Amino acid sequence: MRTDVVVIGAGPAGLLLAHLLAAEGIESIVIEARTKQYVAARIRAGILESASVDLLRAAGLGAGIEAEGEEHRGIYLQWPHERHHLDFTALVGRSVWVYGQTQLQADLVAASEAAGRPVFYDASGAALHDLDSDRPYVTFTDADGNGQRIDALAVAGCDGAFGPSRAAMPDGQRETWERVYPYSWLGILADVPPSTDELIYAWHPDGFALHSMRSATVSRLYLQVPNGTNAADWPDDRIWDTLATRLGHGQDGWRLTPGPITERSVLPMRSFVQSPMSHGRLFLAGDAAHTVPPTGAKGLNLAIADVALLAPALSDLVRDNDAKLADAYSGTALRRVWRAEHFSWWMTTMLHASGDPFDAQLQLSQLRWVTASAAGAAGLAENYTGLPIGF
Ligand code: RFL
Ligand code: PHB
Repeated sequence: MRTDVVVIGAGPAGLLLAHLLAAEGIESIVIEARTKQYVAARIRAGILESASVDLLRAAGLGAGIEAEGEEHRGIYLQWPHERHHLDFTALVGRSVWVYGQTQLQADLVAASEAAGRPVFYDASGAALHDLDSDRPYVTFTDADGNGQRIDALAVAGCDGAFGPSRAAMPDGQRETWERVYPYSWLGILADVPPSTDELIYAWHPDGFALHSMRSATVSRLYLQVPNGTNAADWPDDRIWDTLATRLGHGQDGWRLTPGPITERSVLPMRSFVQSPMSHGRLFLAGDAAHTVPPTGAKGLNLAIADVALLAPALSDLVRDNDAKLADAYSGTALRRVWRAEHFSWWMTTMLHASGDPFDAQLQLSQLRWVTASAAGAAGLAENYTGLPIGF
């Protein structure tokens, strides 16, 4: 097969890139290691920055957000006996949207199918070749067990933290940075209306808790747990009791309503950046190039911001052999990536119990400052709602 751009990975980065390229008249073929059903069912992010929503709307992908998304003016930050609302709209004139990655993924798949764009699901053994030439190609085995080769003008590595694209960059020419955190999140999805109108981020001496949501009838909640925690050791009652304690059930009359848990999983927390984000004709986007701990709600938004930069760069490269934007891609994307890396690290270290009493006092002091000072609150709001794409 032959196409303009081979996209490896049918997550949000890969499918949105294929969509944006098509809008510029550039052909692509997407290959995905998992089945369509598996990709559709993955439960992940829940928050879109306003710039992500603007981009999705401009790309004709706003109907689902319009119908089912919920705009939030801000978040609550709390610690025992105190809950404070940060009103992002008042502070920086921007908001965020609650819209599940699962819903966005479904919108992207629907758009891809409506346009008849090729996606090879269940593709194994993807390998990248001749990236230093201007005729790179990708080989893989398709769902029926047939060997395939796609020749292209560029390869987009949108294959997440565990795909082959990251490692396809020559060792001597890439630099990586990593931070592994000494705690994980236990996440649940529950069929119960959220007990809050906007997200609650809770500091507690026992550990962090987050009350998020997916809709008027579905809640998403997280608990800080030790690394290596087995979700099976957390029966429903233990989860709801721990959430109630950490989220302040009973505080100022607030109540946490429990309900049937439909999904539970443990996720480790990691910060990671690989630089540069391009090599020859290979371009990395999304989790393939960087990961963040979920506390700042940045992972999905970074993936969207990357491909918003990458689509015009690839289109100039492929259509006009103009490499100006392609050459600038890595540097431009990494400026925003490092801002989000810092913000996610900062939110994570401000809110999670480390077991060190000195850390705890610093965290509480920081939380008081962020909630009591307009400058502190505006800094958090500006980062949480997201800096403009290309910042
Ligand atoms: P994805 O979504 O991981 O997609 C990569 C795709 O590549 C496929 N793949 C391959 N395909 C072909 N050949 C191979 N050899 C392949 N190897 C892998 C994979 O199967 C997959 O389909 O990366 P992408 O597109 O860059 O998107 C990134 C986001 O998914 C991720 O950053 C967010 O989900 C992170 N994240 C959050 N981000 C936010 O912005 N806000 C949040 O609230 C938020 N919460 C979360 C999160 C991530 C979570 N998990 C479990 C990782 C909550 C959770 C629980
Ligand atoms: C979520 O709803 O899954 C979610 C929301 C905010 C975060 C992380 C995850 O910071």
